[in-house]
Amino acid sequence: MQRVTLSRFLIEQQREGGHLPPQLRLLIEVVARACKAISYTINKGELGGVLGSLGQENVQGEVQKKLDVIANDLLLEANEWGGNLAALASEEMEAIHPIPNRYPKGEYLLVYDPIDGSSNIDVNLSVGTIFSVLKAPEEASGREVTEADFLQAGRHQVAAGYAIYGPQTTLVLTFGKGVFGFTLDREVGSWVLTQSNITIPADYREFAVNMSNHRHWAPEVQRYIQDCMAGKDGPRGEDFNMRWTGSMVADIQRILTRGGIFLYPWDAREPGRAGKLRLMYEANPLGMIIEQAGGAATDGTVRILDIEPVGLHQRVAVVMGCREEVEKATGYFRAAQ
Ligand code: P6P
Repeated sequence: MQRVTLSRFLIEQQREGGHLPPQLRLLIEVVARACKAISYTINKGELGGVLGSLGQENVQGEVQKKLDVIANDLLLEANEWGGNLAALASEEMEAIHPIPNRYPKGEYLLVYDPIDGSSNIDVNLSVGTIFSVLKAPEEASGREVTEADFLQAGRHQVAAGYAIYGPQTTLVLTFGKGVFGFTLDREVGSWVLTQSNITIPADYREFAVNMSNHRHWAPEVQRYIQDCMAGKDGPRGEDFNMRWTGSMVADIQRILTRGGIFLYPWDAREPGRAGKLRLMYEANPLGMIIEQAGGAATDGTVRILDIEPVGLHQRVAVVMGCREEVEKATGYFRAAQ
């Protein structure tokens, strides 16, 4: 069967018209090239001196790994000069990063998590890069881009994707017309189309949650998980499996492949049901991918992509995966409201 590279796939999507204008196609090519560079860097591990922490915290108050900064800078340097972006924002940078005046500005905004799950790096487990693309507001073309220009609900994303650096390096993309997967052929350095129109299988019962937080959850969340754990003799009448990888991207990849549900629920430690995960560069892009694959993504009751952001690094609770299972979980959470 003839191999379809990412470049050919994007050109053909552009020809289909409408959802992939040339500037957006070129932006995705640049981001994919940066993810390839991140993959090669991660794969060096100790040999490349890229493991370990920097002994400082990022804007999230989390210990910053060397690779967090390396990956952030690779994406920044790859995207600054291309002329596709008006500005960038990242988990690793407190403020937005306007495109310097020495470069042409484009019509898109890129917001990303350069390394999701970075605590996995030093123990050689999968990590990933997550990115979301928004259109800059028309009226921003004549002025400096501000953080407020990024604060658009997830339903306005024009593209979303992630790369996973695991046993294979894969890239998953959506432009709002289905979900497509590519595998990196390291011998020639090409992304090759390996999955088209990915849809989440509905018949596999598996939940992903950090069980050590159980005591902090609301009672309705505890009851949902307890009923899953009660198995076929319990209220759900089915046995469930559990997985938790510590990298949302890896859990979402598994759900796209074999089904299940991912939860990072609100808990007593976060006021106002905030949750731990970030809306703009984790929940929104992965929520768009999950919905495009036939699944559902909420904060427990509200659709993720309808949440109006109030801050670039805003946190949300996350429940996403197989639509039928998310609806079952929502039944528990709504009943308690
Ligand atoms: P915990 C990684 O830090 C992350 O943002 C997600 O990728 C992951 O699902 C979650 O946090 C892991 O959180 O509390 O289990 O370490």
